[in-house]
Amino acid sequence: MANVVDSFALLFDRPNEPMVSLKGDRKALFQLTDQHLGDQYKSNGIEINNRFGEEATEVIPLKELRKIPEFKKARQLPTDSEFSILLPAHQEMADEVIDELLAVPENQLQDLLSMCVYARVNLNPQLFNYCYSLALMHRPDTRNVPIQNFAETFPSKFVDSQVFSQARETARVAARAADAPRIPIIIPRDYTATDLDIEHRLAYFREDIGINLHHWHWHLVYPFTSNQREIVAKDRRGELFFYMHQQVIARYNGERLANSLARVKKFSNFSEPIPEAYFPKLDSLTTSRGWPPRQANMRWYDLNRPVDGLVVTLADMNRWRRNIEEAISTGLIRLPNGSTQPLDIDTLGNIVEPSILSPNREYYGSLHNNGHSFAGYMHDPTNRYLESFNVIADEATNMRDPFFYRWHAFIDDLFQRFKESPNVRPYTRSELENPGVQISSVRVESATGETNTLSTYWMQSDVDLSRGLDFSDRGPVYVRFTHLNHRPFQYVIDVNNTGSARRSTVRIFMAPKFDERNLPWILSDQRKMFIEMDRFVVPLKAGKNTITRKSTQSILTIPFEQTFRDLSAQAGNARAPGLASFNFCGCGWPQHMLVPRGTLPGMPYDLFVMLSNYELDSVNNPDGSEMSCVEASSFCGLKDRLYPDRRSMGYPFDRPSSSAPSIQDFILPNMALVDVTIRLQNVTEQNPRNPKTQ
Ligand SMILES: *[C@@H]1O[C@H](CO)[C@@H](O)[C@H](O)[C@H]1NC(C)=O
Ligand SMILES: *[C@@H]1O[C@H](CO)[C@@H](O)[C@H](O)[C@H]1NC(C)=O
Ligand SMILES: *[C@@H]1O[C@H](CO)[C@@H](O)[C@H](O)[C@H]1NC(C)=O
Ligand SMILES: [Cu+2]
Repeated sequence: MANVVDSFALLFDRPNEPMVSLKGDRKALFQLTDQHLGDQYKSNGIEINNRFGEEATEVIPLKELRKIPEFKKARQLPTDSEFSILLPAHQEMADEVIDELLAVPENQLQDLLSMCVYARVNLNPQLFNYCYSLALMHRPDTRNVPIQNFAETFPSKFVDSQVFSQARETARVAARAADAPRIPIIIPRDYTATDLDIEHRLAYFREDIGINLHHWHWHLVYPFTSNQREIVAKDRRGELFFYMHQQVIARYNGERLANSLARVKKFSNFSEPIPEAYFPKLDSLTTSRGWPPRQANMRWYDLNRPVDGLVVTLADMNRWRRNIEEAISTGLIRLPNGSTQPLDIDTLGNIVEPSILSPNREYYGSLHNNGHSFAGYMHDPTNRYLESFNVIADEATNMRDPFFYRWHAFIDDLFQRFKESPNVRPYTRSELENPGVQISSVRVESATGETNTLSTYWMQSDVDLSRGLDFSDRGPVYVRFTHLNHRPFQYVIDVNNTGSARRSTVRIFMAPKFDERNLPWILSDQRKMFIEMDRFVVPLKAGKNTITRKSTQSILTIPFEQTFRDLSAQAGNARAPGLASFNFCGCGWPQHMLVPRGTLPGMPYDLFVMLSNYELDSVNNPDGSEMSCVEASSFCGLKDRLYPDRRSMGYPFDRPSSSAPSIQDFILPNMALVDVTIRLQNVTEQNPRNPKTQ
């Protein structure tokens, strides 16, 4: 009999195939009871299930449910409909399902399995996937159940729709000739637009599969809604909402400069037409419909879509915005009973997103989430045409759309205005310095043998999408996509500690050296361009210390294999057990996108290194159990522990300096600034992990 962890994992398999049939590579059969048939198979499900049983290599019995959940709201979502947690009606559905999945008593795994099968049979597959993933992640007894890579479950949210007809063909051939070589299906690099669209220069960033997976996973780790408050109320989650998205905008702006484009313009007049169009060319395998495109110069309209729980006007948006701006300028939040409380960055994050932790949902409304909905429904604001939302209203796809960055530039500007307001005090010298610690030199050694030059290049990687393809046989279907990557490198930092032995936090950031006019930055602008590269604690002995740190160790990133998990072709070892507990860790920024692209001649960057005073950095974290995967704590925090840095996120660049006009003036003895060059090598190399094909 399968162990129970394996049984849970099988519920991710081929989400659009019914439960009566075989699941997984090993042809497992869930032995359904009358309770588990769903409407479609009510009359003959047991018979069909038994017939499949004859081919099954293992049978998983299911317990009778003690109480059948009602799923009153959740059942309303048709099976072939798109699901988005950004829509209020869908939030209520998800809350209802998550309550049921979490209510099954701990360690009653057979009961839980039976409940989950019931939910899978009766609910929309995307809704089920979200609630199921969230429940597995947050229940203590299911932590070791690997959450299947979302791109594997719903590949149509990640790759060009043309891939699927070719995949069908590949599968048909393979079904007849099992030993036929599996030729990967190539996803062209430029499939969504031509160079006539200047925004298309950024497609390699926006449409990167790893970046989109990261974003989906982040929002799974940090949900904004649930009836279970503790799932939402993670340490500093509002501040992390600000920080992760701020860093994404900073990275995007760096890429824009490398592509001769100005920084992204915030979308701040909600009545203005949006010139940047986006045609996603994604199909949905669930709904069998394409994702609606966004034409140039469309605008937001009042939304009147009761079916989505969206009855909201531009006037509402402007009112919420004014109320939030008032809180930012006064530094005070209005509570529902009329009293006030001081504003801080964490609360501001919870207000702006908003999460259920927002202290006054009535007054501050739902600005960020509804912005996604307004942009997501410009083509059908009143549901006249029964159209679904476009990519910007789905967390798994929204980073593809140029408007995502315009909207988040607006959101980020709200946070920055708070950081620039008199309510946030600039750092004093004692908060920045680290007496006795002097950086003598910093250099970056690249695998290419060069010093202070980082090299990027293009790589082609194969991923196996077969587990999300209902029509294929059980063999792999490889898709080959092109993505940015960089040569590995390491930082070498020489430090003179004139005091006694101690610990220190090393903080490494980078920013372009010049702005879009090719002029040196003023620090008040450049601070927003600094992207975090790494942050780690080191012991310092008295005297001279040499710190080396590899690019692959960055706390921002997870390795390629972890981003792509099961998807990545790992020669004969498709499901390495060492990667099992990635549910939380899978959230990190993809390693292959750690270094900005740079330019062919080489783009000058400022590399900033700081060794801060550990006394002011440390948090009192109980030692967590060892993880078998890399934790990427910068954007993702640590599971069930405090965020591992007491400073404000983004420190020391999260707020303006009181005295330094430029980054050079900012440097203290415990800091260093080094010129580095990022050069794009215009070559495309195969990922050495790709399976051998002829
Ligand atoms: C916002 O845009 C609309 C439409 O282009 C325009 O009529 C209006 O004057 C703009 N408002 C402001 C404050 O710029
Ligand atoms: C208003 O509500 C806050 C938060 O719930 C509470 O701390 C405060 O005492 C209340 N003030 C009044 C005047 O009721
Ligand atoms: C370290 O700093 C001390 C005090 O400034 C100085 O005397 C010493 O020469 C320095 N050592 C090195 C290796 O730079
Ligand atoms: Cu987001």
